[in-house]
Amino acid sequence: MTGALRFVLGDQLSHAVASLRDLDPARDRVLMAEVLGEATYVRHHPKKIAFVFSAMRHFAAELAANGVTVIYVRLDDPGNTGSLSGELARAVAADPPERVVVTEPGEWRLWDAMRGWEAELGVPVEVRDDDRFFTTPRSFRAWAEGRKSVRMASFYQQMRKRTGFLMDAAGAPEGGKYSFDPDNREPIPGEVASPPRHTVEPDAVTREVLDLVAARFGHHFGTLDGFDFAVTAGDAEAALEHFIQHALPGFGTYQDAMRHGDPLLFHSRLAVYMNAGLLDPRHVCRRAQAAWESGHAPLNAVEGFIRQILGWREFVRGIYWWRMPAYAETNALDAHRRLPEFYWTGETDMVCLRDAIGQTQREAYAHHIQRLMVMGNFALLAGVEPALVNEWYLVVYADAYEWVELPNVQGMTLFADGGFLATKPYAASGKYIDRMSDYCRHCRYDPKKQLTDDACPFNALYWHFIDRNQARLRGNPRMAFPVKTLDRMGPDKVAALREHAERFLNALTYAEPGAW
Ligand code: FAD
Ligand code: DLZ
Ligand code: SF4
Repeated sequence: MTGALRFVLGDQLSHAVASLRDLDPARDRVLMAEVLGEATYVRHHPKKIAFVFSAMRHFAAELAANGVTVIYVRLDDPGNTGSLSGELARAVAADPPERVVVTEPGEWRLWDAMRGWEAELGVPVEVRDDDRFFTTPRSFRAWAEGRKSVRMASFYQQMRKRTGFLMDAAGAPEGGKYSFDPDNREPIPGEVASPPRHTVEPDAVTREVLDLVAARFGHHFGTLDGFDFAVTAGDAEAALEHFIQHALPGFGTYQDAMRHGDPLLFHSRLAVYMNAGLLDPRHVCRRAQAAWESGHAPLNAVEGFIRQILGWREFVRGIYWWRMPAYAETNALDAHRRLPEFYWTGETDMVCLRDAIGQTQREAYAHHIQRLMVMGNFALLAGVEPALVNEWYLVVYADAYEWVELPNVQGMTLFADGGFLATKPYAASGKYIDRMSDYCRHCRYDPKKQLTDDACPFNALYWHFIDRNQARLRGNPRMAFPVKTLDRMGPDKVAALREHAERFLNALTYAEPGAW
């Protein structure tokens, strides 16, 4: 019998991950496995699969170069059982270890499976906390339980105090306030150029993976062309430095802006690396704070960026582990529509959706406001079934893991949790998209019109949404204005808007669930 078998999953690619701590290279082995089940439990974007497999292979090679014995199972290895549980069982049976050591996973379905491993395998299984985060699910729960309301803003304040990020010597927030969000809502003027993009040329390992993924998963939504993700911690670090150097100074001001044909603007594209373990969020926040301290980036940018990671990222993870598994079943607005086919094809005359979905097909990436206020807003207004929307988001983005995807979709975007995570639905008409982007200038629809054939569909859909949910929204002070506006419209106008929206929705083609 050998020492410990340390199982490292595809989003745990950090040398400091808990399961690798106290590793004894003389006795222990590390197991990593590419498995069909993880690539297809939803049919992930090929770029996501290629990123994960290539990053796994590079990580395994780094461990081996450090003298660690790695059992690395490739997707096409004979005998590959196709599941993580199956590969662990196979490795245990082949050479029984004293114990198995693993870090808790990022998805409930796998955590649920892990709970059965010890009994199934007949060896002790130690599941360690994932301390690559600032909080544990336990500490979040202890903070949240018993509070009258669980809000990101108060969570973030206590995280700032606890970690000391952007706090002055007297214990007050730098700049006199915790959030500079109101400064961070500017549209981007045409003359402001976006920063250069950080790209990594695929090496031989990545090229081999790209061929494998093209052959096995080329039929999934999205394209592999132009794959330029970092797949090692070293290259992810270079991506971070590139972002700090070129984009962070403008991150705040243009955080909510969108521009036709411009996928990144001042965003970092670092979630894909942090979520897989190639970058440590503490280090990312420290680098951002140092950029402010040196005068390279303004406070509204650095605070805005740190808030996304120290605040939102931790908050949604806390909500996920606290409320699962029931959270995934919530549907407070009773939404049951299927997903329009254009989410999978990008074929629609609505330019904002066509651009953001087309970019998603090409990049496996869209920035937050595209996710929330374009694709998400449409799904909310149209009343699409939350489970179908969740599946789409989990499929299409390279940074998608359920711990972060589900609360953002279920809570922030669809209000399916009834206001547990967000104080109000992020519902918006075409006016918002027109203000924050240049999309409407390229569109055959007019964001200022409501009922004509060329009227922006978001407008009638918005009032259809307020109208059909008015009983639920009336008690919400943050929705008082639209509800009052609806009351003042008069029944004829409301009926005309309802009819216009329904005609539009009825004319759409809808995807068969499971067809993509
Ligand atoms: P930047 O704009 O550069 O932001 C910096 C970092 O802040 C991100 O890398 C991310 O780690 C963090 N962050 C920002 N906003 C959030 C947020 N709301 N929740 C958690 N972390 C945040 N993020 C994911 O990592 N995976 C997902 O599957 C995912 N699905 C989403 C689905 C919807 C409907 C919405 C509205 C948001 C989703 N987000 C998700 C959050 C956010 O949109 C992405 O983290 C961000 O767009 C990633 O791009 P970036 O790295 O360029 O982020
Ligand atoms: C996303 C992903 C994919 C596509 N493939 C694998 C894999 O073959 N092997 C693996 O260990 N992990 C993979 N992952 C990441 C897992 O899906 C992730 O660990 C779980 O979703 C938990 O967060
Ligand atoms: Fe989108 Fe409406 Fe603007 Fe067209 S007019 S881009 S559909 S918001």
